[in-house]
Amino acid sequence: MPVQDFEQVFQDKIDGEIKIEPKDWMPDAYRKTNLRQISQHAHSEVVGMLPEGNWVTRAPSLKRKAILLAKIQDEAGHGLYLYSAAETLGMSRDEMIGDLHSGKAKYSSIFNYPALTWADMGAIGWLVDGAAILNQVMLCRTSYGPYARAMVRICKEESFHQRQGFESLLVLSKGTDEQKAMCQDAINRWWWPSLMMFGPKDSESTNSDQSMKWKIKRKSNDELRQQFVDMIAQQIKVLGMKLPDEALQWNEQRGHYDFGAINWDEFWAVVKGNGPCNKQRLEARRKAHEQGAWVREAAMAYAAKTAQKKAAAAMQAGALEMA
Ligand code: BYC
Repeated sequence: MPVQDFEQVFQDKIDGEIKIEPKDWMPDAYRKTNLRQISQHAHSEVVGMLPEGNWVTRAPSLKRKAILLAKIQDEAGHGLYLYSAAETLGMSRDEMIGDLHSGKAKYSSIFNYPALTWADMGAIGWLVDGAAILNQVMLCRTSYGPYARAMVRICKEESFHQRQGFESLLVLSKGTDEQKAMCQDAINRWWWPSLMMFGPKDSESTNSDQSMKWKIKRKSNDELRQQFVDMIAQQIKVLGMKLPDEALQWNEQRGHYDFGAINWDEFWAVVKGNGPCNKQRLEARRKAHEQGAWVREAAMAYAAKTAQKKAAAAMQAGALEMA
């Protein structure tokens, strides 16, 4: 078949809501952009464990510690499903991790901000996982099968993450004056970076047009950002806290909240590696990888030994049959 025909069959599948699977023909650019997005997503999950990992030993109670540990382990699992989904597109996990460690690959800007107080654990759960889940609910219907299927389980876990974050802030918001101030301070610091998670505004989003045509993305960066603002502007009323945005106001005509200008210079600085914690995050990842080398080696040695044993048992069974 000429390439145009393959392209037509591919686009017909997308238009007909049939998932694209690893062995199906796909345009090279579709493969590349999925690989880019899924691997960035996997890196985000793994780097995203660091700001929260910082608080495990300082959680205020056994219950909070158990919840935080479970959440961080979930993020590791999300990273693993996503690396596996990305591998189906033809790049090895080692190569992807190499790109992360060399600074070539991107990961979400949000994880380059520091987690300064315990209230940040609540704010990350409520705002960061809250933003992530809006984006990820959309991705449950993305056109690439392995990515869509990974997202279904991830979303279930993320919704628990968001609730525990909100509940944790709710307790602080009803606490002492100091606890209330800590809660407000965390919201102030995480609000704007959370809005940036949705990516640049639509007019600056280089990948959106093509990704929408291929149904990799189903809602634009600005649409999802607006959905997030509308959701959080309501939920914050329950906390009795304020979002740090004087321009935030319900707009009857639009049926949405208006909100203030995002600092895009800050966003691009963080994306290009110059955020408050970029260097620290990459260093921590590289160190963890080096220190985990013995685990990888032991796992490989164990796998080789098991395969050897299996082969020997099969040979013996064969010999017995022949005899
Ligand atoms: N940070 O054309 P655009 C979690 C880049 S973790 C950094 O709109 P696209 C959690 C973008 O890559 C969940 N870079 O891109 C874990 C592109 O550059 P390249 C994280 C960003 O792909 C632990 C350029 O800007 N979620 O839940 O169409 C604890 C132009 O952008 C960002 C995901 O990863 C950013 N924020 O749309 C707690 C979701 N935004 O690649 C929680 C999966 C944009 O051309 N990803 N850039 O060099 C996506 O849905 C899409 O990639 C995005 C961007 C909506 C983020």
